[in-house]
Amino acid sequence: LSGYKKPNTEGSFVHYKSQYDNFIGGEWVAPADGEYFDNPSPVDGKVFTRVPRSKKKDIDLAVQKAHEAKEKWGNTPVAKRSKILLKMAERIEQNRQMLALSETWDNGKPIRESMAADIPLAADHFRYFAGVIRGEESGVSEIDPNTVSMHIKEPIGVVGQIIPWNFPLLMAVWKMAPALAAGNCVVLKPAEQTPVTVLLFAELVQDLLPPGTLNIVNGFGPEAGQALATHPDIGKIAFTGETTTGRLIMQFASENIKPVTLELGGKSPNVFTESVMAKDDSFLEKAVEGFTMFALNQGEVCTCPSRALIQESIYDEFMERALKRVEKIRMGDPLDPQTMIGAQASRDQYAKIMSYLDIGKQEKAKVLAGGEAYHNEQYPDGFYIQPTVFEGNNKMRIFQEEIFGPVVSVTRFKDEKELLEIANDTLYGLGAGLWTRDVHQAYSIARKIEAGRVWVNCYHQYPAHAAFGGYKQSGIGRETHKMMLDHYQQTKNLLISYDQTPT
Ligand code: TXE
Repeated sequence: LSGYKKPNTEGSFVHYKSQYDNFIGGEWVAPADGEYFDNPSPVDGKVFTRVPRSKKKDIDLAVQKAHEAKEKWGNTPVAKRSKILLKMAERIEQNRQMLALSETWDNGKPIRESMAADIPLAADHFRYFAGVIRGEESGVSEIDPNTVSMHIKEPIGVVGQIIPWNFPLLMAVWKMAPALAAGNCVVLKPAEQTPVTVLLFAELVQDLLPPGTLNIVNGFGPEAGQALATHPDIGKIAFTGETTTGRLIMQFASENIKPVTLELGGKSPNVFTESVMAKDDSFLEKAVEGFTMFALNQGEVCTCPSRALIQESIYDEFMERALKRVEKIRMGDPLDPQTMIGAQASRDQYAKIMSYLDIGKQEKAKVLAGGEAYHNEQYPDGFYIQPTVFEGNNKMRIFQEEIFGPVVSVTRFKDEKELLEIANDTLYGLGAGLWTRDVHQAYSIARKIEAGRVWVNCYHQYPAHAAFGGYKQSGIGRETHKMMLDHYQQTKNLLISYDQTPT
């Protein structure tokens, strides 16, 4: 691949409409009060389309249409539902370049990544849930010779899903695939910063699903999002986003006694132990590569390894190598397949990260690399920031607060005790990385780190069949893996007596 053409130019894979509507009840529906908002691309800072600014009335309509569809979809035989999900995966793959370019344009992430990760992972997710739903079995047990207890998994019915902007299509699919596989109808609100790819996806699959099975309603959090999370007729709400918003979502859901799953923020430690430097070999190279993962997706990943903990005995040697590698990180045009860091997703996010660069400097953290905005000559109005390495201590705000940018805060530890003290000294517990050649350490330290996912000698891999979710304030419930189905089903117990005698 030598480069992608900007959307709406000749030969480009994407030609956006100037305005989109909501996808409700299998139709494209204008917002009830006719309001739309501008959607700029973070790549060049310019508006390229408009989407509905939906409110309660639009959410009400979507929830109503989902209820009208729930019997049909819930009663669709599992084999048929599974087949439809497989077709959805196929449509994604057939349109991989179009969806990847759209994701890059709407979110700012490099095309290298949307082509290699976002889009193929989304397709794989549908395939995975198309498979596991067919393997679902419930239990039957004998209570006494005349009484049988049967557990049957039933769909919840209508579920609400609120999506963030960092992996717009993939996060939608993470939630949509298990919900649909389990027989639920979905009302989904994309993030206002990145609404478009999921709408293109809906266009691609609209003929596959019965009308009302999947509904997409755009809008802002406190308007459309809140109307969805507080709706009394949804059976469950799933959310990914900031921890403070997650707290609100829980409060909303509690008003109607609805279950929630939350995937929230993180401040993930990436730990490099002494044994990493034992040999100058490909493992060491891999570990150094693992250090640079803080910059992947511009650091806008909930599991961003935003704290690096390096063992004191190897600190200087390891950091020398790591900084050399950071220098080589390629920034610039997100449409160039060689680019590793693209644009930050929005003006607000850019401003937030810039403010943390100031906070780090005010806290007297040492800037080892970057520390400034990046001037992209090709796109002077886009939102670009240099990969930044701070050195400091774990009490600093840059070590404690989620920055969600290409920024890593580095510190040292003496021994295992100090490693664990620092790693676990955080409100969060989403991800962690551990690099070691010592098998005993690999198991024992990983078990003691308080996080839902610990990568050992790897980082930022997200297979559909590995459970993902947070400890502590990083969330409730799991995403991906078949255990996700439990969050989208309820259990009916049938207790059947075959005894003819009156008791
Ligand atoms: O998140 P919000 P924002 C973190 C990251 C980022 C910060 C702020 O640190 O800098 O959050 O981003 C919807 N009722 N993460 O402000 O607000 C909103 O419309 C109902 C981490 O964008 O959590 C969007 O669809 N919904 C994260 C979604 O919530 C509401 C990914 C996420 O927005 C709402 C994104 C409300 N009152 C940001 N307010 C991760 N864990 O991956 C907002 N929303």
